[in-house]
Amino acid sequence: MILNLGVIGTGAIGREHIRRCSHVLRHAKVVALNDINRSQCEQVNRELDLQATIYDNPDDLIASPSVQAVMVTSWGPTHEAFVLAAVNAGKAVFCEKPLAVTAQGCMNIIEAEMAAGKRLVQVGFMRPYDSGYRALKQVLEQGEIGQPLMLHCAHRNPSVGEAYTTDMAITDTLIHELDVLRWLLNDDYVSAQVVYPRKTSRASSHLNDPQIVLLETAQGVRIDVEIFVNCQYGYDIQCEVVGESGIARLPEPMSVQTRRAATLASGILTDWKQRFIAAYDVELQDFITGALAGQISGPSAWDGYAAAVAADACLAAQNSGDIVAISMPARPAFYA
Ligand code: NAI
Ligand code: ISE
Repeated sequence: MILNLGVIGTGAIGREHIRRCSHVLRHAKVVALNDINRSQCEQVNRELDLQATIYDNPDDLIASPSVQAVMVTSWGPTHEAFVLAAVNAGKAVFCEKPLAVTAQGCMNIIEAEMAAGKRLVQVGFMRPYDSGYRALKQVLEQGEIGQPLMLHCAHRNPSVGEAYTTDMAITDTLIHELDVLRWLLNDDYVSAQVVYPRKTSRASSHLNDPQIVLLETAQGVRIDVEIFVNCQYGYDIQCEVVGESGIARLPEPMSVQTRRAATLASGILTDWKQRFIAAYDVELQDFITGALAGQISGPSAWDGYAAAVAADACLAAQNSGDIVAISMPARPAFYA
């Protein structure tokens, strides 16, 4: 069986996902493309040897009988409308983060999906598919370090472009931690605060960088996440869990260690695409398999909503400097 996919958005991650669906993963074929920049679709079609139909209108792509499932990899603010259209057409849809740019937007999708009567949406939160995070979660669930008490995390990028603004540290970058830490601890957030250390001279005038986000969970776990998007030296994701009887750390990506010239060294990645390359493969294979079986089970619209609720609170905390309460409604049985 082959899942015929229509992709909206052929930018950086769109191309990566199209490449993996067409040339790496099993049981999928990209048959349709759309982007506001048509020439980009033509280039992707040619370079990845797809022979996909290019649609100038995304609604026509979603409605096309030759498209069984939709992949949304366009800019964040466009996601909600495309996901709603796919759900209303009864089609499975993989949507890159964020599911929608506001919690209310995510709730609109939840309501549409519940009305459709079955799960159709998978959000592109790939970290729960990463082997390192999975190993860390196993250590916690087996009680090897006792109850988790504190987490120290970091999300560092070497640099970001001029268009990156202070709020994007939350909506574009921290959003991955907001999802994966909730999954790791099996817990929800109850408050957030954002504090600003001394600003790096490498950040643009409109960006506060670095930032430290302090989160508290319902079970009382305290989390600090350093977001530092002009750290210069590499793309570095850190997560240390302090438990009652020990400490567990997210494994470093594999890198050969060298001893030479009086120096012990190992490389650090610089590109996010490489850091989670295997996790992207596994998440998309899961989506393809789930869509073909009519049983989507990856990160849900509810997970997208929970991250958005926490992100909204972090944005309010960025602006006020206050500790902002986070309140999640009860999870509907539909997403149990
Ligand atoms: P990008 O800017 O490289 O590509 C976005 C594409 O969407 C562009 O080609 C643009 O022309 C197209 N587009 C914008 N509006 C559109 C519309 N109305 N209709 C059709 N196409 C439209 O951005 P990038 O980095 O590929 O990011 C795309 C999404 O993926 C974002 O939501 C981003 O947060 C997410 N992302 C997720 C990552 C992950 O690790 N899970 C990594 C990088 C991005
Ligand atoms: C990017 O948008 C992503 O989603 C990457 O996974 C993330 O680590 C990076 O910081 C973001 O800019």
